[in-house]
Amino acid sequence: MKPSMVRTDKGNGGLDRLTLEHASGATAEVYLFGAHITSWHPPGQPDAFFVSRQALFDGVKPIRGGIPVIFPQFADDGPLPKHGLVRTQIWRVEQSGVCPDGKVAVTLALEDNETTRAVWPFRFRVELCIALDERLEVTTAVTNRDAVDFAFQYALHTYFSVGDIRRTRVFGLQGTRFLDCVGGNAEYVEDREAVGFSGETDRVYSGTGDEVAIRDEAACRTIGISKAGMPDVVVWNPWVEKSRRLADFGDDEYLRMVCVENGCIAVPVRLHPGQTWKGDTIFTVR
Ligand code: TA6
Repeated sequence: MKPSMVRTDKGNGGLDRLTLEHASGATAEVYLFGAHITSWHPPGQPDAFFVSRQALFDGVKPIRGGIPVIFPQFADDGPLPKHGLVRTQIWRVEQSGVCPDGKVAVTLALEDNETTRAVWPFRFRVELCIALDERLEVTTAVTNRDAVDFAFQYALHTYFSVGDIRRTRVFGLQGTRFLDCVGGNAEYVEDREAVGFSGETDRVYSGTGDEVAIRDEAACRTIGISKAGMPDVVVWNPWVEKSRRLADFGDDEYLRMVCVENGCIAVPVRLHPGQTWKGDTIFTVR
C-alpha cells in the first residue's frame, strides 16, 4: 500500500497543481487556478470527472471540465461575469497533508482583491477543503469580511465522465420544481424518477433532496452526490448544436459527459458582516 500524500507540480499549461494520493489507491488533482479539481479516480476506477480534450489551461479562461467553482453569481443571473469571479482567480494553499482520520486533504482559500472588488465591491473569504479517502469530500466556507451584508449564489459546476449520455440517468429530483433554461425559463415539476437525456438539457432544480445519483449504464457505475447546505441542482448537457458553439469543447464530447451541479442558486445566501456559510458535498462511486 502506498502512503497517503500530497504532491505539488506544474500541470497542463505550466499551471500549479496539487495531486492528492490516498492509501486506498484514490487520487485527485486540483489546480490553484480556480481551486479547480480536474480529476478524481476513486480506488481502482477510471476518472469520475470529465475534462474536455480542448480545455484551455492558459490561466485566463476557465477550465472546461472537472469542478469549476461558481461564486458569487450563477450563470448570467446578474451583472457579473458569467458564473462569477473565482473560477479564474489563483487560490492560496492554506493547509495540505494527511489528517488524523487518515484522509488526505488540502484547503485552498481566496479573499477579495482589486480584481474582484472592481466588479463586486465586497470583502469576502472563500475556503475550499478537498478531502480524499475512498470518497471525495468538498467543503466550502464563505465568510463576509465586509461591514455590510452581501448576498451570493454558489455552485460546484461538476462535469462527470459518463460512458454514454444516452444511457445515463439522474435520480433524486422527482417532485422538485425546475426552471427549464432551454425552454425559455418555463417552470415545471419533475415527475420522473429518473431524468434521461435525448437533447440539450439545462435545468435548475430547486429545493431537492440531499441525495442525488447518476446511473451510468454504459460504464456500469453509479456516482453518488450527497450534499448539505446546498439545496439546488443544475443538470446540463449541451447536446449537438451547443457543443459545436463551444470553442473549448469537442463536437462529440457531449456523449461522454454530464454536469450535475449542486449549490445555492434559486435563493441567494445572505450573510451579515462576520457571518460564515458552509456547504458540503461528498462524491462516491459504486
Ligand atoms: O450550468 C449550466 C450552464 O449555466 C449552461 O447554461 C452552460 O452554458 C454552462 O453552464 C457552461 O457555462 P460556461 O460559462 O462554463 O461555458
